[in-house]
Amino acid sequence: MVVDYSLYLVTDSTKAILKDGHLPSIVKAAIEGGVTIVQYRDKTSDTADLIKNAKELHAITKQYGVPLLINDRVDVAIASGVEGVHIGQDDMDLATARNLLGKDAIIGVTAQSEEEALRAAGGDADYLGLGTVFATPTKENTKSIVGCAGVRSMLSALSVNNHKIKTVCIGGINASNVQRVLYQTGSSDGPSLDGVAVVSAIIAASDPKESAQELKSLITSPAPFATSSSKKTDITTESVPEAVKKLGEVSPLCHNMTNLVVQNFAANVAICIGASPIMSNNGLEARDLAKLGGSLVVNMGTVTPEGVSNYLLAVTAYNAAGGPVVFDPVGAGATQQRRDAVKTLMAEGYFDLIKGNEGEIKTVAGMRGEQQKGVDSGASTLSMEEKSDIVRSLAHRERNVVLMTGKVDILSDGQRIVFIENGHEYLANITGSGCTLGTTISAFMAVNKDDKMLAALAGILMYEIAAEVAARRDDVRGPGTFVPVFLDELYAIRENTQKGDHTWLKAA
Ligand code: 3NM
Ligand code: MG
Repeated sequence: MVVDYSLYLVTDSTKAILKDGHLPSIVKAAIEGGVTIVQYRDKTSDTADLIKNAKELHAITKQYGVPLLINDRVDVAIASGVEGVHIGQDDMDLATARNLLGKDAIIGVTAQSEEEALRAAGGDADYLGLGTVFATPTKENTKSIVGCAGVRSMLSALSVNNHKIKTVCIGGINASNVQRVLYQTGSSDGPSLDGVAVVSAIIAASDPKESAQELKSLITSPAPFATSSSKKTDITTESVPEAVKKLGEVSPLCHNMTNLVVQNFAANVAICIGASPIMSNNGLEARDLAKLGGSLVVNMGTVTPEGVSNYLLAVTAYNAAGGPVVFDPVGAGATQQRRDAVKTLMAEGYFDLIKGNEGEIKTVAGMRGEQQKGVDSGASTLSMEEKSDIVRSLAHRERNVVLMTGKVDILSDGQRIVFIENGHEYLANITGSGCTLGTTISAFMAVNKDDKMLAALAGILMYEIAAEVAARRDDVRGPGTFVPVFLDELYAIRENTQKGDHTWLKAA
C-alpha cells in the first residue's frame, strides 16, 4: 500500500485542545480539508472506550481511504481493526508489534535522535515521527527540542546509512512555520521529509477543514523565500557590475531594523549604493513594508525584549512575502539576553543571510535553532580551515548564506565558498561599518533573489573596494575624514557602473 504522509493528523482528547469539539466530526472535516493519514492519540480513555472511539473514527477514515493508526496501543489497534500503530520509545518494541500486527500494518516509531532514528529504520518501521521540532504545550514532557537542524541531522544520518524509510516531523508545526520547516529540514540534493504531523494546528482550530486546507496548500507550494533548487554556477565576479547596475535601477526598499548608533550612517550608505532606505524598528509596520518588494536587515546591536518581538513580526512578514532577510546578531554571545534573542529568532524565522564576526558566527553555529550547546565566543584561535568549516556547515544547516567578516571575509551557501580580502583598516576604526555592510548586502539581495550568495558577494565587493579607494585618497587623513569620502566612493562606483565603467572591480 502506498501511504501519503504529507499531512498527518494526530488527535488529542484533552479539554485544552479538543475544547468542546466532537472528535469524529473534526477528523472528518480535516480529511475533507486534505489530511492524508490520521493517528488516534488518547492518553486518558479506558481501553473499552479507546476501542469504541477507534472504531467510530475508522468508519470515517475508511470512507475516504485514509489510514488510521493508534497511538501506543497495539492491542487497541488489533481490536478495532485499523491500519496500524504509532509507538514511542517507551511503548511495545517494534519487532513484537510487527509480529502481532502482521506485515501489512503501518507501524510508525518516534525518534528524537540520530541513534533512535537509525535503530527504528534498521528494524522494519514504515515511517518515523521525528521531533520534537519546537516546544509545544500539546506535549510538554518531550525529551528534547531538536529544531529544524535536529530533524535535518536525523534525515542525513538516515540517508548516509541508505535507509529509505518515510519520515514526518512533529511538534509545534502550524501554518506560520510549515513552509520554513520543510525548507530548512530539506536540501536541494539530499533527503527531505515526506510530511508533517500536527495536533493543535487542526484539532484546536475553529475551522478544522479550513486549517487543513491552508496547511495542505502551504505544503504543496514552495516557501516564498526558497531559491530555485537548480545547481548554482561557480561564483565569479563577472556578474557583479550587472548587480550594481540593477540595484541602482530598481532602487529597492531597504528596511533596516537596526541599532541606535548606526541608523543615520546606514541610511546614507543605502542611498549612496542606490537603494531606498527606511529605518523602522516598529514590527507592526513590517507587514505593509514587506509587500513593497524590498529586503530587511535585523541588526540586534541595541536589542531590547520589546525589540525581539518587533523583529519577529518583521521577519515573519518578510518570510511570507519572500523578501530577503539579513540577520546581524551583534554581540550574539555577549549576554544572556542576546543569546536568548538569537535562539528565539532562529527558531521562529528564516534568515536568508547571517553575517557576523568570528565570535558571533561561532555563537550562532553553537545553537541548533532551539538548543544551546554552549559554544563560547572567545578570542580567535581558529585556523582559516576551521573558520571555513564553521561558515560552510552553518550555511548548510540553515540552508542559507553565511558571511563571517574579518581580515579575510568568508562567504558560503553551504556548498560554494569564497574568500574576500578587500577592505581597509579604517573600517575597523569607525562605528557601524559591519552594520552598514549588512545594509548593503540586504539591498543587493532584494534585486538578486535567485542567487543570494552572488548578491552578497557583489555587495561586499562594492562596499570594500569603495573603502580601499577612499582610504587611498589624499584628502583622507584618518577615520574621521574617511567616512564622508567613503560615502562619495560608494556613490562614484554606482555612477561609474551605471555608465558602463567597471574598472573599480579590478581591485577585487
Ligand atoms: N509527539 P502540536 S510532539 C504528539 O515529539 C506529539 O514525539 C511529539 O502537537 C514528539 O502539533 C507532539 O499541537 C505534540 O504542537 C505535537
Ligand atoms: Mg507513545
